[in-house]
Amino acid sequence: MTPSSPFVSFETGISATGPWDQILPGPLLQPHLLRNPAPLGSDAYWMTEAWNESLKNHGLSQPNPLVGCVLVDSKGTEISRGATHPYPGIHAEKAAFNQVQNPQSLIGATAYITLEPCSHQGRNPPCADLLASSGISRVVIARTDPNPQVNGEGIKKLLAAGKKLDIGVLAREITAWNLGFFTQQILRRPLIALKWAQTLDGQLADDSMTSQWISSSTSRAYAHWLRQNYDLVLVGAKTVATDHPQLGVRECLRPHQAEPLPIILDSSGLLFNQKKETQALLKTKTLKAGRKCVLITTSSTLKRNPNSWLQKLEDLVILEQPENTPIAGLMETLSGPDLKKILGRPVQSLLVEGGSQTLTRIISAGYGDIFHVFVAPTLTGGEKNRIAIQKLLHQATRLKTISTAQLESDILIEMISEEIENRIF
Ligand code: AOF
Ligand code: ZN
Repeated sequence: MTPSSPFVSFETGISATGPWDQILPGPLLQPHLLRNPAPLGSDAYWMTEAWNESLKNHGLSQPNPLVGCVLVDSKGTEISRGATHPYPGIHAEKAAFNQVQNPQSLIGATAYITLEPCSHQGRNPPCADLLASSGISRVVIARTDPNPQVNGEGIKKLLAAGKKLDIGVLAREITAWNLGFFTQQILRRPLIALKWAQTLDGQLADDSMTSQWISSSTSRAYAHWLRQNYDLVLVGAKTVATDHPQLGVRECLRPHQAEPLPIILDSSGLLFNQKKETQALLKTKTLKAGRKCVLITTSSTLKRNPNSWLQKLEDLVILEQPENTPIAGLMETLSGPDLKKILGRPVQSLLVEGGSQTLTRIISAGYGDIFHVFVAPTLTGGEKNRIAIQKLLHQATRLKTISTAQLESDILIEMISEEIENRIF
């Protein structure tokens, strides 16, 4: 869509997964993270409002994209707004139209929508027909819907009905926001996101693994927000055994409405033989009752440990893979029918949270669509907990920066792969 350039950063105030003022609670929202407000009543202004509206249903619409719609009358006054309802609910346009008190107000009005209105009869009737038969005279959309059932047909319907159309307002930012949906539609596979926090000298933890928090509380709030954006969160068993992460959504701005399904990769069976105290701790944190969790391990580990404490956990699903399954096999499992069944919908996105070995294995196998990396201004030294891929400069994986931000004393850098830049944006 937008011509490719080596450094295409979003404007100030917008991260790779949404506007900072919608992500961080007041006390963490520093003035330099605020957007320059779009001129009141401009297309960018109303598109931002439509985007903000969609965020009310954050985490609830998948596998449907989360769309926002604002209807504005011919004098520039808002008529109504709506967001995609929790799956399999109504679409944003219908939600906005349901709030219209006086249909006359639609004559000469403009609809601002974060995605091309659908043209097909799915679980919902076509939104393009709803708009086409209304008094609305202009439609502004952020970008087209790559769903093969739509893919420009919604636009054609609007043009055929004589509507004025503008496409591309906040296109890159809003594309990034629904990246899992777009990746699934265009590349027919889940989006793979990687997140880590490191010291300036590239350590994800010190060599004795004692340093639990490298990043600031603002960085951690953003890390929690990220979890609400992704379907699955993957961590290695070593990280689980040392950090006992809850993998939940807590410190970002509300609403906290969804948590990713945790996936623990335990190829060597590390978790099967933990001390009683660690078991007890894990049962209150990573493996707490009431939240489904998936453990992926090998057939031989299960043979060696037929009746461990893990098999007794009601909400833990254990999946087995043959010995030495490559990362490609893991990715197949994660996008396959077992995971779809456990999640209750197709997997559109995966967030890999570490630790360094898991990240290294995944990156070394050539995976990684979007990177969220926090760099803290500390020098720890050490060599055990780094991203350690074996490449020379001429073989380097090239990424594109889409957003940077200072979060307290940390720098957040968010980058996408060339494939995502070229095929999705
Ligand atoms: C819109 N507005 O708010 C959303 C859209 O099965 P259905 O009928 O719910 O259609 C799902 C598809 O509709 C989905 O894959 C995507 O292409 C589009 N989502 N379209 O007009 C919305 N969420
Ligand atoms: Zn629709």
